[in-house]
Amino acid sequence: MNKEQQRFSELWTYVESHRPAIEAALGASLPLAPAHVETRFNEALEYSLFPGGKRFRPVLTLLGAELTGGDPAEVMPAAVAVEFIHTSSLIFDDLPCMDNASERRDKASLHEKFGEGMAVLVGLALLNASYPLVFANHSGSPEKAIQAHSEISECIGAAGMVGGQSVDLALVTGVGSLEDETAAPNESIRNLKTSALMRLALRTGAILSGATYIELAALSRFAQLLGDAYQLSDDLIDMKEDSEIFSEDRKTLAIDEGEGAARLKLETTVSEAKRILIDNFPSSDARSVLVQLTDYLAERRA
Ligand code: GRG
Repeated sequence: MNKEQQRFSELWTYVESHRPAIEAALGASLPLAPAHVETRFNEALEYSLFPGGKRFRPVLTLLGAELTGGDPAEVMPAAVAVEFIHTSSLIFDDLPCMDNASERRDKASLHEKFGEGMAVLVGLALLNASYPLVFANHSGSPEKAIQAHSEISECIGAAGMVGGQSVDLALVTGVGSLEDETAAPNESIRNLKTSALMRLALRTGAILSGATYIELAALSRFAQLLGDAYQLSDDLIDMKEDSEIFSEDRKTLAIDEGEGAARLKLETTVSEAKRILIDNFPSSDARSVLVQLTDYLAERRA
């Protein structure tokens, strides 16, 4: 273990112990096209998912289950759904009509390698495959699966990731403006694209494990703060790595008020997030891992 892994040893041990099962479940759930005609669709699909990134979001689903007394193995298909949605959002985000990114996860982005048309199809196939996955293992409790299913459409839709991305797009193209011109009060709106998926990841695991309304409400609040922290730390990293991508049309708190203010905001967000966990869930391994994950976000530099 390197120094960072030692500092966050519970988090890394948890991620590494579940990673083989996550990778296997992703591979077993691929929405492959029948091999009637060679289209390179299946190759593109595998390219988009493997090798993956940190797989934090499916881990959040397993933790959402464990935190509320569930079995992580039971919610693995839902964790796969969450990673499918995440991957599809990265594919769409990288397209020339969005962020126009030529690289993703240290290799050519999907559209760069397979063309825009194929990238759109893979993104759609992943989204489409995510919906039914919440029913796997839960046919005996259809009401929970239906609730998880409707959370997926809420997360992806206009009140979630699509809406959040549309705010980003409007600000970049200059067609819209937030009511308040300063960046700080609007961080949560900008972070909607990130926090909506954090919320889905945690809550699906919890919903499928029979969490109470109060537990779910606490997880929603925690997820929003976790999403804010994730996006803030991402903005700070981007600011350091490539300051020229930041211009007036792409204001973030890190740009608007400087690195110091953004770091302070990140610290208060992280403290509040951890307080919600500690106040609402009894001490457990899952809670400790989530606390470490929250701290890790504040401290990561890459
Ligand atoms: C159709 C689901 C869907 C979305 C359409 C394009 C879009 C709307 C939303 C974009 C959402 C987006 C890409 C947000 C950024 C989130 C973010 C910080 C990604 C990086 O996450 P990491 O570092 O990635 O966890 P890895 O590679 O580790 O998985």
